Amino acid sequence: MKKNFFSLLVVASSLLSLNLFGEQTLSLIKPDAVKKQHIGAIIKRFEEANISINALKMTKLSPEKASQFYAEHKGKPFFNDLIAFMTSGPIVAIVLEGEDVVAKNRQMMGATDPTKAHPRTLRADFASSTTYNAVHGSDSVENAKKEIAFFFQPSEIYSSSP
Ligand code: IDP
Ligand code: MG
Repeated sequence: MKKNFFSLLVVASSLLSLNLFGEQTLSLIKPDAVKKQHIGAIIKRFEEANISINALKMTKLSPEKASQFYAEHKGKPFFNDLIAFMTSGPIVAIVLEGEDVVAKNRQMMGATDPTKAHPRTLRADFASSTTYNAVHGSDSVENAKKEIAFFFQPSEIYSSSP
């Protein structure tokens, strides 16, 4: 009996470390897509792809917060335009959960430059330029954890995992 319990614990913890379920990522619906009333259409795509919404909020970034969020791009020629854009209106921050959701969301988003994004991707359908490109998505599991913590307290996230 005790042995079975421990085997179960080992299986459960290895499943978690393999991220077979419960992987999370951060999605942002950027100010351009909010202004154009694409919030619902974008969220519908996630739900249709069997991705769960675990947390969601509308917020407006200050220049300081936006610079902190995009710190990796400081010094690049597009940085000031990016910060001006990201602070130009409210955004919607969403925690997504599902199997392989970091990569899956990046696929659903399409390329940074919407003219290079595959048809039916979020950026092909909703973005108007490389800067005004409708959505953000974490690019790795490690960055997803940091970016989720940037917007949400653990108590604000409702995991759909068993
Ligand atoms: P990603 O959003 O596809 O991960 P990143 O290279 O991380 O792309 O760039 C962050 C954001 O900065 C982009 O989503 C876009 O809004 C903006 N950006 C990136 N590269 C350019 C560029 O070459 N010109 C203008 N804006 C850019
Ligand atoms: Mg990026």
